[in-house]
Amino acid sequence: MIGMYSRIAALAGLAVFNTHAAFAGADDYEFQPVSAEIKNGVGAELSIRLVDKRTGKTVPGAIIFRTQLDMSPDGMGEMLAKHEALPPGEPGIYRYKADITMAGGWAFKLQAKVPGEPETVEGSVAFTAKD
Ligand SMILES: [Cu+2]
Repeated sequence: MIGMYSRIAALAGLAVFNTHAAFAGADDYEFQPVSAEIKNGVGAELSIRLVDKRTGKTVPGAIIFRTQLDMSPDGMGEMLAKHEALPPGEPGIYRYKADITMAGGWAFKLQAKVPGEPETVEGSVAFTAKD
């Protein structure tokens, strides 16, 4: 029975997704970590990939205009890390340098303007800082 219910739920989810796919929107985009593991320390580099979920392709040219790096994944949302953008690397990859002060889970939250997308795209990318 559980199997059947989850299958129904999956189908319902699919139907919602298909309806949505007819209209482009901010949900069509996702920010992902290039590597989820970062260095615990000053000048740690983190790279984020912006993906168009409809095509699976990376999206270059986004303007990331608001960012916050905090430890909300470890229940320390008020613990912030200083960071700054680095020059872009490959198209669709956005790089930052951060001063990480504690090992553990960090979330890089951002808002971006994506070419051809009127809605603001928001993302939260999880990283784990290791010594
Ligand atoms: Cu912390």
